[in-house]
Amino acid sequence: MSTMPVLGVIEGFYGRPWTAAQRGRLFERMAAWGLNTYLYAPKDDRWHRQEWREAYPAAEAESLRALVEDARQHGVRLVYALAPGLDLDWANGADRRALAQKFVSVQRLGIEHFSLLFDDIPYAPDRAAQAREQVAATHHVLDALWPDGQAGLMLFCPTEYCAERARPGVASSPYLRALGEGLRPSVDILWTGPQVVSPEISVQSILEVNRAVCRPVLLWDNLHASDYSLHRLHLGPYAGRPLDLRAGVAGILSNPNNPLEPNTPGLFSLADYAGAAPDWTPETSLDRALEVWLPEFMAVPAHPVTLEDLRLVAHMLYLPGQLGPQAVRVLTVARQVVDLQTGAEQRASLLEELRAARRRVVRVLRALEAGPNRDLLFDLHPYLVDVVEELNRLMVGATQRGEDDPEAFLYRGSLADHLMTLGREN
Ligand code: GDL
Repeated sequence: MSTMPVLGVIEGFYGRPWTAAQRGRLFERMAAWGLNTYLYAPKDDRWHRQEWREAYPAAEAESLRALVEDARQHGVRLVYALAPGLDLDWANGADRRALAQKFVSVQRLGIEHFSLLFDDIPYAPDRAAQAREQVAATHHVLDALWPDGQAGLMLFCPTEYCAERARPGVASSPYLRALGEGLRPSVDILWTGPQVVSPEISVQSILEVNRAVCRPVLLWDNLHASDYSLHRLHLGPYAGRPLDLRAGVAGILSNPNNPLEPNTPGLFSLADYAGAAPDWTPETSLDRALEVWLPEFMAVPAHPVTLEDLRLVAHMLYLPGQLGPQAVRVLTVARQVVDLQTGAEQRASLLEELRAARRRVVRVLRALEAGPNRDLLFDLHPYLVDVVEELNRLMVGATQRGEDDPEAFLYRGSLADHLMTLGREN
């Protein structure tokens, strides 16, 4: 049972969109966990953004129709988003017509809820004027879809979609004010929090934006998004949002990791947060999520995985800029291992601890390799192998220290990996 009127998932990332089969699995899980809404907005569906004017070719239109049906069968509300902002020319009558026609063409496929996205586009010199055009475009679409009055959701993503993009600030932004005053109250406004990826969102920050846009915002939450770095995958709980936040928003939609399978902890935990009692914590929520996830790793009795093993994996790939406690411990131990001040005896016991951590990760990897959920294996494989390899490198380096492998501690990797080590402490 859903605990918020709009609660669910945005397929809103850059990169390869999910397949029909992946979306089907997502809907099953959403239904089981009480997530009621799926926003279709894959940045790299050509007809969603780059070629927004074009109707879907027959095969793609058929896939969309089947997707709506799949969502409906699972009791999930599907919202279709169009992102015309890269080159929509509102002064041009042909563009106005193309916009309305595109929405109506999608409506004919059975879609009942819609969204207009103006994120990640250039700002106009006069942002208030840009907002007024976007408002006009939205109302134009509403009238084309529902001449007798709005009958489904309309979600609007602003160009200033988080506090760090609001100029000069949230409370004083002419852009946000023009939206708030201009957009019909029936239109929901999406908001990602203080930042594009917000590790924390305070109630106060939400009340401030709600005042600016004259309605409770709908959270587009990028906490678990992974499309901006190869090195990231977020297996931590829904966190950094106080429970009181729920009363201040119109709903929450998570734009999660690109790989679908590793989204179980984050999405389960979002559902758990939405219905939580006052003693809820992200840590206990993660425990519940991992218990739900564990059976996926346990299909082959010869390769058992424990909750502790899975917890270490989740802590290694936790949340933006944050490791979970078990991974913090591994990092502390690894730092001591490479510290020249560490004595031989202590190093030996630290190495034993690192070996134990590596064994846990390898256990998870072996279980996946032997198991039936190949997608879960393929999604996690690069990240698990990466950690195992780096642990190996450290351990070999530490045991050969002072002998014949001066290269062992050198960083290997691509240019991006080298750049990552510059200009920051760690
Ligand atoms: C963004 C994009 C989103 C992307 C995310 C994380 C919004 C509103 N838009 O800015 O598509 O996945 O960052 O990289 O968040």
